[in-house]
Amino acid sequence: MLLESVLAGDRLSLARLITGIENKNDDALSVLEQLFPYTGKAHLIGVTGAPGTGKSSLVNRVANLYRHPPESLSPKRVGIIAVDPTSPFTGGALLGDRIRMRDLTGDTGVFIRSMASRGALGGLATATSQVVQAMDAAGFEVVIIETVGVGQSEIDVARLAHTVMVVEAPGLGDDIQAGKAGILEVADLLVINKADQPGADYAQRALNQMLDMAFSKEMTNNFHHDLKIKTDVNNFWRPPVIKTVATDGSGIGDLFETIQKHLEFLKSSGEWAGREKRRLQSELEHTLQDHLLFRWREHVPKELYEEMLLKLLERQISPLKAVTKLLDYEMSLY
Ligand SMILES: Nc1nc2c(ncn2[C@@H]2O[C@H](COP(=O)(O)OP(=O)(O)O)[C@@H](O)[C@H]2O)c(=O)[nH]1
Ligand SMILES: [Mg+2]
Repeated sequence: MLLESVLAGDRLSLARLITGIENKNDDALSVLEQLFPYTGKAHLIGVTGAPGTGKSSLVNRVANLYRHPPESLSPKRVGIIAVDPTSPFTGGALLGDRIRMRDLTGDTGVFIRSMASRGALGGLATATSQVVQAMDAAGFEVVIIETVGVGQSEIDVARLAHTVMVVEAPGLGDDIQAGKAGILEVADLLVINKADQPGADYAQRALNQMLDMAFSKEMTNNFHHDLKIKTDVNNFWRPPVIKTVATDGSGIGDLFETIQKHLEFLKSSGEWAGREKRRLQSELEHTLQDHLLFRWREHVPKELYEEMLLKLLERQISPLKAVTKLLDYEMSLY
């Protein structure tokens, strides 16, 4: 049985399940459904940032530290999801090699999976979330999700995670990417990787300034619905800005420690529970939307839809009226 073998952490079964999930295979989705009660344990870490900033290299380093942590900690099993068609984990050799080799030479504690982001159109968050659930149920205590870029779909995926790490590199352009598209708001940790290159100190200062501004605005407005910076003085998290060099490992210990601190913060502040709720609510809503739309498409004749569209174009009815008519038609079928 696929269900039992995935729960037992069997890698081949997990791989089969994930392929099934990606193909939207009914059997796989039903197994996933039965696995759901066993999920919710893994610490989900999102890693995002522009291509070439060194995300995969950092993930590699961090995963290795989870496998071989400092003395006081016990090793954790790590699942890695690379939502990136150009990831070294998938195609080429490069940085994924070490981790992949470890994988091949029998470290059953690391499981890497890549997912193509193209063509997924909004479904990416759902698909990623399902793969996360599969890994979680299979006993991977940490799941790292690497996404490329700073667009909306990356932010959606980032929102899946408990700990969101935004990676910058100096000298990629004049702008600091994190300032854009609300990425700063979703960051729990900011990493300036490639600190061996010129401009790292400048980037760190600039990011700290942006954070200070956001933080003081936050304090004055007492508005903390979306910004993760808390106004409760005893219990807030101000995203740290950490410099790393993924190629030689400098700063990785610091980064790893900060991730552990964030996890502690999540647990002690009640934020873990809050994020779980937000995450499942968003999944519920996405699933609901998908299903309602699917059911509606199955039932409402194309002609009626076309007719409404035509009436809209001719300004005979309003969009709201059109929707009401279309929904009324669907309801009349029951
Ligand atoms: N100089 C320098 N190069 C790095 C560092 N981290 C990664 N790189 C290089 O940057 C390139 C892109 O790294 P990769 O991890 O694939 O970036 P990703 O696209 O963000 O996943 C590779 O050639 C790495 O060897 C670093 O800290 N310093
Ligand atoms: Mg990468």
